[in-house]
Amino acid sequence: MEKEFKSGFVSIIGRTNVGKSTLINSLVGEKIAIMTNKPQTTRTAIRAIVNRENSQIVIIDTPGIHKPKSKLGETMNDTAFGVTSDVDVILFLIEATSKNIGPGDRKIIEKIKQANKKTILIINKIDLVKKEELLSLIELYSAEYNFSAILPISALKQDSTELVLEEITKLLKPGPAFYDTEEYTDQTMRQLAEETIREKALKLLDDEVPHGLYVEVEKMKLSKSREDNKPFYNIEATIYCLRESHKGIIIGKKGQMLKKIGTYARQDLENTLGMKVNLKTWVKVKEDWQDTDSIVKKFKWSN
Ligand SMILES: Nc1nc2c(ncn2[C@@H]2O[C@H](COP(=O)(O)OP(=O)(O)OP(=O)(O)O)[C@@H](O)[C@H]2O)c(=O)[nH]1
Ligand SMILES: [Mg+2]
Repeated sequence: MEKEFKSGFVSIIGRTNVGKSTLINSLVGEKIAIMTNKPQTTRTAIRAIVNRENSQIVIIDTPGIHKPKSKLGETMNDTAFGVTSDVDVILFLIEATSKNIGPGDRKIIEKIKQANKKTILIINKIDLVKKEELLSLIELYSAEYNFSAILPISALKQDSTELVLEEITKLLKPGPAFYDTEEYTDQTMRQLAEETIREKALKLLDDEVPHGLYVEVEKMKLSKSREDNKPFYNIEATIYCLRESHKGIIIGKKGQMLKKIGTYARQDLENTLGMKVNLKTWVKVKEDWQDTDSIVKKFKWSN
């Protein structure tokens, strides 16, 4: 007998920097969400679609829970918590290196209790600890909630990530595919371009500057090359930052830094889009954008 098709929505929640986006990309097998070693990388909910022969799992990446310092930060936390009430299964990600339950994780546990959904606890980054160290962490967390499963994994090394999909599938109900089975994200090309540029800036710049950045693509146009008639994208984007001094750092000496950001972003985009890309970037200062409602609303969760 053929297996019944299963489908459902899953959200991934956890403190900032625990590896949520890394896990999502590894499960989908495509780079959908940007990942960096800087906290607060993901700013909004992003849907990733895992298509398999007998199932379709829609996993929603969310911003990391952190102590907010602006309207943007508050919105990011609200988005992460908001998603939990709209899904069938929750993945709660923690780090194997944790020794106790900190205030951020406490808050998440409270929300999980309120949501009262099937929840899988995922202990990520097991490549950084000895196996024995996991036992006390497992004990600590099992006492807090009746998790449907507890899975120690390494998203980076792709260790036991397949088990995550297996456990999710066990918890899903029979149902149809919600998205075309060829699709793997609901992000637009424009969002993808914005996020790619932001990722390169986050990776290349130091601490204070990157968190004040946001990227807006002003133009994204498909054209055909006159030389060989092949299609290519013309993309124009602005990188906004909080201060004049930041602008100088982003542009760099003789424009070197901006050039680097642009080159790395273009290479990534060419890979993802499968065609040549012309990318032009500008830098502008917008001091209070993180507290400007019209901008921050872009990061709100809407289902
Ligand atoms: N050693 C190790 N590092 C990992 C693992 N998974 C993720 N990382 C690293 O952890 C850092 C954060 O990863 P992200 O996937 O951006 O984390 P995130 O939870 O999405 O972070 P936010 O979007 O800021 O909330 C990156 O430097 C990853 O390479 C893992 O299994 N082992
Ligand atoms: Mg992330």
